[in-house]
Amino acid sequence: MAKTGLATGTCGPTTTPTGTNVCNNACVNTLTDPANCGGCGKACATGASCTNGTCSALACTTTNALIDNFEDANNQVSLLEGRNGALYTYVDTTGSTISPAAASTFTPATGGNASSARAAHFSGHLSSASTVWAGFGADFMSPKALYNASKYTSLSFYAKKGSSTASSAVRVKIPDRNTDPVGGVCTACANDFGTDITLTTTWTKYTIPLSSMTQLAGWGAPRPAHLDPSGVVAVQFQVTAPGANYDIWVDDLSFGCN
Ligand SMILES: [Ca+2]
Repeated sequence: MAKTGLATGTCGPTTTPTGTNVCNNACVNTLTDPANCGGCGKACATGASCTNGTCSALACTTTNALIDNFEDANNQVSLLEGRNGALYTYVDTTGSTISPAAASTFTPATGGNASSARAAHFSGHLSSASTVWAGFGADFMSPKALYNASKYTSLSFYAKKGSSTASSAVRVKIPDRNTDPVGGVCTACANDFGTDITLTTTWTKYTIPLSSMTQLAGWGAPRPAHLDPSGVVAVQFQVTAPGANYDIWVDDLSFGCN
């Protein structure tokens, strides 16, 4: 909302232009100043402009949107747009297994989409306990922190299962400020916004609009309406079916504009 008039003090000797306010002892136009857009201290995202007191939406761009194609074979996402987080696996403590081991340094495997050299590969077996999980994750920041992905609108990647007898079900999820403890918000954490996909043994491209991701029913607090792209932590691929064998490949993991 546009604000007019003076907050405190006086700007200008005779007349005060519409939108001029005193913010932090400086005269600014809160209708046009990206650092005080619509009010003192209401900063727009980097690169956004301020028009009539409202920040512009950042144009989505796929330039440098790649999270990782795993070709460098290291355990870190591609160093683009400030992202520098770690790749890792994780597993429950009920006897489920995962390879590469959760405590080890993750190394991309040989083999990849479109004849590339490397991809993320993780496999194992989930125990028969009632609540089980295992997964592969890519943090956006290291140390783990919120990352502003608001200039992207989708997540895309290629994936397949390595064996026809392995489980096909995977949940692709993005912990954010409301579901990950790092956000300091959730009181019942880890019900991340996500999408369930079904793998085949053929490399297949998946594109998931961020706005389409949902939490699982019945638990978690808070339960906001949508993922908050302005504060996301990671992208994770997780399996949760008790007793399942899983063998999952992921490649060309990227943000996108869809
Ligand atoms: Ca690759």
